[in-house]
Amino acid sequence: EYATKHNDLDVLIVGAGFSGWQPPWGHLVLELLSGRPGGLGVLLVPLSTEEVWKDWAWSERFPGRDELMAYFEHVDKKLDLSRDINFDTRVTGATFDASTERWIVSTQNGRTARPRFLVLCTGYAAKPFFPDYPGLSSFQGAIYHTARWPQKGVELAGKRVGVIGTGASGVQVIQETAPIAGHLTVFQRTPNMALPMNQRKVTETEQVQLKEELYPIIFRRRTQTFTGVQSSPIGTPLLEMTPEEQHLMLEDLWVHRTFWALLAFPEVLSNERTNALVYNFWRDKVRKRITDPRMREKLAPETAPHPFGVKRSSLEQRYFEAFNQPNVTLVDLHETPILAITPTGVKTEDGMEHTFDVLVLATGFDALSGSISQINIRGTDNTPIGEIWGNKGVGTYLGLTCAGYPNMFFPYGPQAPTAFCGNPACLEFQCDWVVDCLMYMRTHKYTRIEATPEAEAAWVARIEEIASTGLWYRAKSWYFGANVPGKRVAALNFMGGLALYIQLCRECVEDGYAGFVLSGGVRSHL
Ligand code: NA7
Repeated sequence: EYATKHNDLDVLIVGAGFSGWQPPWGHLVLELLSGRPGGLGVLLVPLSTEEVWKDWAWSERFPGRDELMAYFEHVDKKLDLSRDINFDTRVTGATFDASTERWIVSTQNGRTARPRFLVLCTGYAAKPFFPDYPGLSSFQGAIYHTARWPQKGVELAGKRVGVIGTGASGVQVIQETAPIAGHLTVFQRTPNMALPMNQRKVTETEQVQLKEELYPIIFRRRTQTFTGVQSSPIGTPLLEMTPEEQHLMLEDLWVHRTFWALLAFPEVLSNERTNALVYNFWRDKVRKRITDPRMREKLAPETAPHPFGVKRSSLEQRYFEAFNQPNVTLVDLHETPILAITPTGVKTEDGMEHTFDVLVLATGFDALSGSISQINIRGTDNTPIGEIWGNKGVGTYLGLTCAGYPNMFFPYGPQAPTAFCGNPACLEFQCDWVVDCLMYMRTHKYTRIEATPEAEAAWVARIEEIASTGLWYRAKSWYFGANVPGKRVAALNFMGGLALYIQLCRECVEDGYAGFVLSGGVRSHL
């Protein structure tokens, strides 16, 4: 609302998703500008604060969409966030004006804002990836990308449905569609090493214990871990256990701890033999659930197509059983690639024409960097960030900002722990870091902060070094941009874990914002 009335903002947050909703933001804007009393300190309220969880009860371990929406409404009401948000406003471009040291931000609805600081909370999956199959737009039936799934009106019951892609979204669509579709055809490129979700209700006794005892401890513990979720490494390396001990340990993790099971043994991500043990355990579990031997080999191959865990394992419920149904067909795109989309369906290289009423593109995102590079953001040399990242590769400093783009931050963006980390733990730290930085600048009367090219280059080198010590590059994954044809394959995620990331960001501050150039001016009232 302030933005509509006043052009000269101090902080403009783009995005009202997970990152944008981190409470410091909205109120910080108003606080800085309107001089409302209260002090910034009290505004630094992370979502793990008691105010948000004390009178909220989760019903399930993995809550569904409606419950999540209700939770967002609850947080909004508790922290009074909506009043600071302009909804339905797509930011199309931003240019840094060096003479005023402000960003000139343009939006699709013609509104312009001139914030001192631009904070891109655009998430890591805001740009869907559409495959460039010839004829895609000629399909006459209903076609949906999973990232643009309509809230209402999708008819799947009794229909001939084709699903391209078996990532997290594909798994969900497939397991829900198989029981109701007339026929379901799944086009698989890489098998998903999906793990049992182990969904269950959260009991009232658990809720009480969480609130009275465990939440604060869990929230503190997260920042000490690799993945930002409560988990503890098992002291003994898997390879040092007897085969019986190994099996019973993996069985216990399988039943109780889902995806994070693999990180109980950090060496899974770097040691091939440990990795193979875990893959074989997963494979044998999954194969028991699939009746047709050919289907078994497609979904859980004897030999791992890539190391376990270095490409995102989805959580599944009934996924593998879907392929036992007579109405479900699997097309292996390595054997028979898609040639084209036709008005009636999909044509594959073996000459088959698969006809569909509904075609689902579960083909993922131009992840991590795409959310930012799709916006026309021009820094000090007036070049769009997408062009710079396209030409010389993605470059950031601390995974939070980059050289040539002063006064700009992007929590939950590329080259931070983003994609391999529990969202809130990473975000809460990053947002606090940015707010602390703004407060530091205000105290010292700085109006401009910019990462140096040297600091950016060192960060990129560090990210690559960390990634190359693991098995990461052995899979083609969106963690490295390998899912989008033509995108440069490089480390787009900080794979060193949240605890190390936090340490590095803190060291930067302790060294007086090392790697940044700060300058001051009388023009700001910051
Ligand atoms: P993902 O996990 O990137 O999955 C995309 C899937 O689509 C994956 O199976 C891809 O195969 C497949 N894909 C991508 N392009 C093609 C083409 N051209 N032809 C055939 N198949 C293709 O996206 P999701 O939406 O499922 O999930 C994204 C993340 O968002 C998820 O991990 C959550 O964290 C939230 P591939 O594996 O590349 O061979």
